[in-house]
Amino acid sequence: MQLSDEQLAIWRRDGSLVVPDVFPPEAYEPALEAIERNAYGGLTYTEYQAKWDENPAEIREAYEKTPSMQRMAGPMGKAVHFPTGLEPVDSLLNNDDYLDIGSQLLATPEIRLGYGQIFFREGLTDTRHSEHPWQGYHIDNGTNSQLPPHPDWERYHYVLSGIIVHDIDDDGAPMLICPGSHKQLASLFGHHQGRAGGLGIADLREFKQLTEPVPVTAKASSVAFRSSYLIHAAQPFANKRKQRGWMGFNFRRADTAEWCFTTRPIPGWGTPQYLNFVAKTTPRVRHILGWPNPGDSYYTEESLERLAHAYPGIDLVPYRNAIGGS
Ligand SMILES: O=C(O)CCC(=O)C(=O)O
Repeated sequence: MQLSDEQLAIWRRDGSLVVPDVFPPEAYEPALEAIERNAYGGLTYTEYQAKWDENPAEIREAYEKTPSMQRMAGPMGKAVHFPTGLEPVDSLLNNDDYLDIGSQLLATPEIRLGYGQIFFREGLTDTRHSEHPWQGYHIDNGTNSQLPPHPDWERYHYVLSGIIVHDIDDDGAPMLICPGSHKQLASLFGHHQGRAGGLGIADLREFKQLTEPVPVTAKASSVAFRSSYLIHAAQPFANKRKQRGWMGFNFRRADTAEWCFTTRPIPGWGTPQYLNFVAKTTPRVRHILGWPNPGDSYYTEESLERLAHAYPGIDLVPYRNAIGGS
């Protein structure tokens, strides 16, 4: 998928872009169901709401037992980080249009996955927002980089994405962003709280140079991309009978990938979920996970045998066909 000149201009201007129609319903609907059942102890959202209406105390109790990191994936969240082991969720990565867009936004075909994570909030239990509307603004660079943002944002930032699996409307706690703020950090440093790569703004009202925050509403099937340097915050649900969820994958340029080494759990290379995902995915996705492309001298008859042993069921034909080629 080729982004239009207009989309690319919006991206450079705003540091944020919602691209519609990247995922078909066959991909996002099963992903939504898997995310819901993962979030609600095996229930769908409809079942969860019915149970809440009948017995909120039971849900509250289950919610209170959920460790805070797992709550990132919902009130009773289980799997959070990629590979989640939820097949329809992990396999969202196997979408060439999505990866094409990531490459265009990072201005290089050589992109790498930073991490992937379900991000899920639900109105009845949600507290993941600040008390006042002028609080909570920050950039995400600090979650992933030991080093402060660089003036050359296009080279040193990374790109966060949220694959939107249900419509996110104004009353469903859309993220608030300050468009263009990814290029305004020079005027903020020195006046902020934060360390290393982070930046937290105590009071947005003191930063008149920033544009008014706008909500990132989006339709199912779209992907919301934003720069790791973009200033943003969470807001409460206007309608508490709504949920808000997406699957997020973060990408960085291969040539600056180490700049933004993640402080989040990186994909668990040794887990059964990872081995299973890698065995079934494409050479292109393996490449963004760090594998050499087919045609690389790493691939010999002997190394392919070892790969077949390490990743049972993997289709090695593209690698075998390219041995000695290109
Ligand atoms: O939930 C939101 O809208 C904001 C989340 C957020 O601030 C973050 O992911 O860093």
